[in-house]
Amino acid sequence: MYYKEEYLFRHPENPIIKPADVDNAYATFNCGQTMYNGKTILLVAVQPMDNSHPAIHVAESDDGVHFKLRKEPFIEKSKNFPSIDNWTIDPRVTYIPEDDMYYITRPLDSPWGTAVMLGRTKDFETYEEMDIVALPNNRVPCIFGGKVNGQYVRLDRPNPSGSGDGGGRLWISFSNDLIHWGEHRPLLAPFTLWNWTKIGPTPPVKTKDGWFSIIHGVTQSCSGRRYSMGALLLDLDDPRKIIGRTNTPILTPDAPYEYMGTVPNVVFPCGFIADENKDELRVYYGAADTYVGLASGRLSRIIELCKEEYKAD
Ligand code: BMA
Repeated sequence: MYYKEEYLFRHPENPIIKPADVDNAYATFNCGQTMYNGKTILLVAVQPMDNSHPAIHVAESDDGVHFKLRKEPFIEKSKNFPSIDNWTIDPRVTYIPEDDMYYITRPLDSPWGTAVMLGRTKDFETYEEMDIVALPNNRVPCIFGGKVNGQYVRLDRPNPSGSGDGGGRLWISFSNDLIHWGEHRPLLAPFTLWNWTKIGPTPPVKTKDGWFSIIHGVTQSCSGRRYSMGALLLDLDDPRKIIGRTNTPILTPDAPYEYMGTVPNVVFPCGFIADENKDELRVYYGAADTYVGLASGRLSRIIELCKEEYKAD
């Protein structure tokens, strides 16, 4: 190990979900995450061995470590837009208390580019597709876990990479109905070594200190890309204002299941579960586009790091 675990700590039973847990799976990886009825729910991308279309499956757990992955897919290739939905992965889940509803965004990959599908569920039994809510290219749409001044808010990552296309950067936008978005503003560009190539968000969650989000960051060397994680803190009343971010990566690939697999050197978060009462942060992350790993730590410590390292800049 070259990387000191200081903020997030890998679970000793990692990887907690692996392809061998499912019949005929080549990869079980990047997952949306939330709490529902006291259970931890993960929406896991499952890629079949025969390279047919991946689907999103629900995995549920009472203890947050041992998961039962359902056999039946929860989200499949869109029946309404089959020609522009070639790869069903990377779901992001947001619970919005005002609507008592779980919303799910996911990228729609096709030769038309990567657009964004919005869907919803109340119970993780039935899923309702709503509409396409962002133009290509937008791989990483993340809805805030609550309205701000009466409006829905979203973080976007409109372009795929940083070289000359203005991409790899975060934007913020607002909506009255979750379908139509506007008042787009630039928010954050890659800012340090571990995220030099591009950054991407997860759905921000409200804490007493601000809107908190885990971000992924990519850096590139002569031997390829490396995906790490950091954190971002936005003002509660005006989330266009950054009030913290980590210059230090809080997790970077350093375990065999992170540096070996379908895509080596990847820890990839599609979300996290933050519990202020327990002062706990759990991140269920995709490892090497093959497994699901769990890393956890103290939420307040990571929020403090966001503030300190931003102030010091
Ligand atoms: C990103 C996304 C993720 C993937 C990562 C590493 O761009 O496509 O689904 O985990 O690359 O391959």
